[in-house]
Amino acid sequence: RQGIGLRKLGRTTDEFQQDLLSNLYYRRGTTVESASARDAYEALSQTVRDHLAQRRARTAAAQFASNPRWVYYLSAEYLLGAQLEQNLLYSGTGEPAAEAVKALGFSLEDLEDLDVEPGLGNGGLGRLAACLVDSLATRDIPAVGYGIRYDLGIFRQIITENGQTELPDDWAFQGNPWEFPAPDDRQTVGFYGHTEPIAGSTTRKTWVPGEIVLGEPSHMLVPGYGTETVNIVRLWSAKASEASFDLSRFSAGQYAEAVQEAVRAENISKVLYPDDSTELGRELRLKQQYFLVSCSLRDIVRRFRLRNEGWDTFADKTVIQLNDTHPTIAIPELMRLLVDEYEVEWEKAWEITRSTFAYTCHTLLPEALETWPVRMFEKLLPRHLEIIYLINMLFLREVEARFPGDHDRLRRMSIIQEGPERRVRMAHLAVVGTEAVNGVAELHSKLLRETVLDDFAALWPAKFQNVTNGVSPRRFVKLANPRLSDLITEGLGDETWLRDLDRLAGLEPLADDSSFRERWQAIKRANKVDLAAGDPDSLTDVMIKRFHEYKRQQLKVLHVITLYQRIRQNPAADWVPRTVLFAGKAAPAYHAAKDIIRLIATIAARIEADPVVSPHLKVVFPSNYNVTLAERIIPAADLSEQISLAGKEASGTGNMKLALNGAVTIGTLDGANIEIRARVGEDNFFLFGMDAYEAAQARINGYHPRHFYERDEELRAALDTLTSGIFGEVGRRVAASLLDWDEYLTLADFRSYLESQEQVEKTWRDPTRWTRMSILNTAHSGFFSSDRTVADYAARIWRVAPVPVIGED
Ligand code: DL6
Repeated sequence: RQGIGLRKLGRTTDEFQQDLLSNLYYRRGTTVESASARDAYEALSQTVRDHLAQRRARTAAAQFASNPRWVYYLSAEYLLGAQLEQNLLYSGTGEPAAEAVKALGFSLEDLEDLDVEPGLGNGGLGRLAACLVDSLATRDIPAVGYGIRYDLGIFRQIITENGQTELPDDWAFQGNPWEFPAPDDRQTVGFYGHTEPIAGSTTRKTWVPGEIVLGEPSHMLVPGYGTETVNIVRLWSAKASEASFDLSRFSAGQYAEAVQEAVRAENISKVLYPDDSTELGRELRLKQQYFLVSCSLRDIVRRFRLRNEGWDTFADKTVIQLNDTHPTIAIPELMRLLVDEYEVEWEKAWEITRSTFAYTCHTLLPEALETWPVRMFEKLLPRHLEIIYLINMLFLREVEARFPGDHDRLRRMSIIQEGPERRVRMAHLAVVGTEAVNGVAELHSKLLRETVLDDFAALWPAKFQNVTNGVSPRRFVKLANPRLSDLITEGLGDETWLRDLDRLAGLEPLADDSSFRERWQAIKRANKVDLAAGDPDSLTDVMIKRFHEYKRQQLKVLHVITLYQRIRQNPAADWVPRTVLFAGKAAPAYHAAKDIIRLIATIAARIEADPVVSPHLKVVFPSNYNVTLAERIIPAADLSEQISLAGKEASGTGNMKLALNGAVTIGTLDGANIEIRARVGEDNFFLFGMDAYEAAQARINGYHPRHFYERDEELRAALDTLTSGIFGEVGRRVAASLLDWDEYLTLADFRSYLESQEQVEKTWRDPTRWTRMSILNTAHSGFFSSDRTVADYAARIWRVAPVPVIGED
């Protein structure tokens, strides 16, 4: 097939126009006269996609020709964000596209509004996956991201005074122009059934599944920025096999029964679990995990086989990164494929497996460390359980050899948790079956080694690493904040900072330039006007993230109530006007988090209706926080609230996005806050609260929230207000939970937080000082580019090299 080439797509307005029209006619089947906005959107997206697809063709040719070591990123979640604007930027077709759609009678902005983001993730973990695949392509690293194409993404959230309501997110209802279905690459996935011994072998078995489901892939293009490379994310949809339709029942008029099995099969990729921390021990979720793993591994093996023979080089050519424990069944699955299907000796298979995988942990919360009941595994994946038992037996032998007679250690480290209900500990399996384990910020990685995974770190110290998270500067600065990006480009002289974010440090001297500061300030104000959340001259105080008690939105609520009371007591004082913006979703079954949402909505309405307080304080809570909304809020933020209890937030990435856009952080010494503060400087960060060791000690010493309640008059007043019921029953419940237990030591950090907020206000009154801080936050946040994160993984964990794609331009 060599020598076959493609007509190159042109980027002049005329050429783009022609291609747009041909897509409108030939793919969309409509005409200029009758084209709706939807038609124009689809044709435009296809035209832009074609530009990426031609780069994709060159990328695939270059990558396969070099037979490289590939990175396969396995993630149950991807929050990719809206595609059109990004792909216009990455394909360099923004200008001709704007002209071409204008000629059709539409504006680019109108069409961008039709671009629905695929909400295939819950929060930080899913968005991180999206930033990493962006940076993998930008760094020219041959990579494929694997995931699940959920029919329904993260629920759509509506906020009213009654709190959060969830609606299904049928994101691809009108189609998704960004994906390429590939039904020919479909895989077969087994579930249930039983295993049978194979004569003459002690390790090999035959698994006879009781249910077969098909996995159909489609892929989305992931372009690199400022380079030719276009990688892909391959997403699997569950399809029923032909055999699952029961024709005889259908003929007998039993219509529901006839399709029952097919419905059950397709339910696997029906819905994303809107839950990112609590353990929902449901069989369907385990099915999803195995479905992702089984389809992806077969695809990885197929790709390996295109250029390689045997198994000797598999681990040299393949690294599979497990994004948290969700895809950890890949470890026993690869063992099963190698041992049972390809007849590789157990020891050799184990060596290959262990050196193929790496595992990223994203949490410190014990309840977020997945475990599955043994009986569920036994039923759903009987062969995998046998393999896990064998892995565990051999592993515990290794531990016993190193620590003879230490039975307690064996119990603690075992992959199987003993107890009334035996469970499989997925994090232990992930550590045992991988070459490298990493946390996502320095403190997180340290706490993993010292607490959650301390026994494993003692056994294999070299296995544990840190790779601090990062975010894409293209999406979160260039696309989200075009005004600021232009000013940065002007200040630095060119746009290369978008691929080399450390260059932002060159802004530092400009913090002392009054005209630059004025322009910086004017941009922040213009972004606030666009957001239209409140008075653009007020301090825009932003807390945007999932709702979880450890993140302590309740601490922010106590602050708001205190401000409310202070203003009411002294309305004539010179108050710093504030707009407090909350956004985020709570897991539908997480009642305590939903209570906090409802309380905020109640307080917001009450303040709005209060003529004394409302001129100085406003609380807003826009519905349905997602990537698109984040891109509007972040550029308008003055203050970034990162107030989790120290030792609980693994990293945070919103903190990085906000700092990059010149918001100043008020935060605890938690997650990546510590690294942000170290870089932007202590003077440019509002610190408060206990550190992780003090917090752990406070619990050990016996923590009594009422002690703080009794000693702090304002805290008492705030809690009494909640208890009084003026903010409804929900206020009473939140107050009671804080006074009775306060799991995340909110009351202990209250005073320190308030004092730090007073420093915020003092600084805000000095616009020169504030703007300097804001500029310096941007200037010193270059480290938090996901390009750096990917470079770290590539050098220290993956040991992969870029494969540049030679351009034709
Ligand atoms: O690593 C990405 C992101 C971190 O920044 C957050 O701190 C962390 O909470 C989040 N974890 C999850 C789900 N956790 N689990 N398991 O989203 O990961």
